[in-house]
Amino acid sequence: MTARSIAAEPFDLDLDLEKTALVVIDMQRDFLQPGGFGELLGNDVSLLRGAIEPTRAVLDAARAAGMLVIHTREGHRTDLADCPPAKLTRGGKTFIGTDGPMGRILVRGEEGHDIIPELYPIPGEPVIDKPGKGAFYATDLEAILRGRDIRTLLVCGVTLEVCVHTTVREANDRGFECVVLEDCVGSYFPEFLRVGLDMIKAQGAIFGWVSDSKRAVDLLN
Ligand code: TIU
Repeated sequence: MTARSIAAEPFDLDLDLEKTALVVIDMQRDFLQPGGFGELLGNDVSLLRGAIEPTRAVLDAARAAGMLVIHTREGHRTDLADCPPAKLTRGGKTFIGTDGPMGRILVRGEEGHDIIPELYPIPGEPVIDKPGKGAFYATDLEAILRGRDIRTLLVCGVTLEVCVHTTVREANDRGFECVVLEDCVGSYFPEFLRVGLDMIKAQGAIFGWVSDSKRAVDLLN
């Protein structure tokens, strides 16, 4: 038992470091680099890049502390059998599964689907391949967390209002306490970033806490 407290809003959160995991959500080329799914949807992907360095600092500290680190990737089987028809036409066009400069868009095994080099997983770190926005839907994430008796999640990733929110809401309903690190998440919409963080911590931490990379590194050192 390594009882600690992380400085956070709306109030500091007590946690056990041995029962805490770092979850890095969908830091994939398809969302962060030109030519991927994010850009095809009409977004300026450079808006997400500010989250990379702070996430790297937390990742380094978590690895040094021996904390469980989990990565997720959004994407689909090569035959798209796990992609609902309604998702195929997001943006009013069919992008998922079509050819792009980094391979087939949001398809497992393609270059664009993989995690950016700056945050690449190291051996032993579970990588959760998920067909949905949430990391619990149709994955073994919950089994992995329960198997390690994890209670608290430090959360980084993109985009805040889509896959990060969905995952944190799913985690909260399963009884996990989530701390979203505000400089380690990104959005294509600056106003969504601000309001999305406010939504999490409003009403006395209605579905989570908000902290940042510096306070997470302080926790881990
Ligand atoms: N489009 C958008 O903001 N996000 C996604 O489609 N997926 C994730 O957030 N990972």
